[in-house]
Amino acid sequence: MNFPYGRVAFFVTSNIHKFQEAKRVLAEYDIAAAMIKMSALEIQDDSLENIAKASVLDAVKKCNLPVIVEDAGLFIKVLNGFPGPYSSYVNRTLGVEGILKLMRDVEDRSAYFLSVVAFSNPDGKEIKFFHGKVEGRIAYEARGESGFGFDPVFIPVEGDGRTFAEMSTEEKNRFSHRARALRKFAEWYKKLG
Ligand code: ITT
Repeated sequence: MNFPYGRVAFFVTSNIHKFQEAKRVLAEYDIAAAMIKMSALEIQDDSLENIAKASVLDAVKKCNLPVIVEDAGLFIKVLNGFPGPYSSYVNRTLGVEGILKLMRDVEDRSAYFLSVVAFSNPDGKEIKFFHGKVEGRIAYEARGESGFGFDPVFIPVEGDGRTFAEMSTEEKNRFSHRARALRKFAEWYKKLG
């Protein structure tokens, strides 16, 4: 691939919070990020990778650019991984309060976030996937104002007890599933010819 204007990653997403997190991570690698604000096709499937694959193929068809998309989910152990790949829908329907209700009086609060970043060239012939994970636990009550989605109830194990929503973007990026997947993408993207 030719990069006449320096390295740029086109991130197709409808979620500005995701983009703001991604922009900072990619900047660590001197990669400029451009947001293409669009809802790429989102299929319902048990696998984040299948969802990301359908999205990235839809996105390149519509944009005719090399793009990345990202699909993520919150997997709660005692709920057998729910909401997982259905996190976006569950966030819209049950929300943070719904998750807290499901988890009322539950002692084992282990959970993790998983992220899959998918990259495709405009021809859609070869898709690359990058994964990131962060282990944590579900808080007993919602705390914090920053971030989005389930951030107010997710406490990363590597942190100091604060939820993601109580952290700045930089702090969240130190641990987050998305930042980890994007760093793997950035390492690879930097090395492209
Ligand atoms: P796209 O347009 O990029 O698809 P989206 O918000 O629909 O944006 P996803 O399909 O990946 O994104 O949905 C994942 C859902 O999981 C998201 O709406 C949140 O509710 C939750 N989620 C994912 N990552 C999260 C994070 O870092 N913090 C909090 N919640 C997160």
